Amino acid sequence: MIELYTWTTPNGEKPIIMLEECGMDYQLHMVDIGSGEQHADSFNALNPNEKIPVLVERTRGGYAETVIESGAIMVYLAEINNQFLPRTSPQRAKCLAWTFFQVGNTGPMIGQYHHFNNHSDQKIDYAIERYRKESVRVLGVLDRQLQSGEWLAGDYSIADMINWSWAKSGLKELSGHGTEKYDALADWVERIGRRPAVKRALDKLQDAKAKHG
Ligand SMILES: N[C@@H](CCC(=O)N[C@@H](CS)C(=O)NCC(=O)O)C(=O)O
Repeated sequence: MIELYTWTTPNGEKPIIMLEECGMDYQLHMVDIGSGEQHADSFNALNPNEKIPVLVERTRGGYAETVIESGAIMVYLAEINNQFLPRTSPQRAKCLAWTFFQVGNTGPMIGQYHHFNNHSDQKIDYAIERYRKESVRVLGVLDRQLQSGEWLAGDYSIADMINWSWAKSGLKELSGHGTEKYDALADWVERIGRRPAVKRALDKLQDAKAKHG
């Protein structure tokens, strides 16, 4: 049985989308990062980095495989299901490149922009400007990639799923800063948002959050 520790944030959405796309059974554990549940000892035992998401796969014999870092979780799920990640390169390398493009670029840049623009006690213009420019640039890279194909790396894959949540929130948050001309990216965000598995994933996450209290 798969257990997913997560919350309703862009990083938290990625693995539940993949679980739904693969049609897997899983149990959700909500970790309210707003109230600091990620710092509990029981969670630190799963992820010493104290961040969601975390995936645990328990076997009948009681053995548990714990996977931290959303990029690794997406690859793990793709490999156990043999879905959404090509088996051989160059297609596999291309899919992994756009998957880890998110881990190193889309997430950190938009995440830091959001932090400095909305949550920082001090308004630090340099930090806001740096992450704003970098976020707009990174979203532009995705837009250009999507101008030449329906998906980021060949067929619909973990590369699309992992970039989607960040691109969706980035387009919203950076609207008026140059992202409104990213038509290919906006179409792709909408196309993925219409997928039944994606809708199910987001609904289940919201329901679980409401029940978590
Ligand atoms: N590189 C990590 C980033 C995970 C991450 O930043 N998670 C955020 C939520 S979106 C978190 O748990 N934040 C809580 C904290 O920083 O205390 C991954 O991709 O899994």
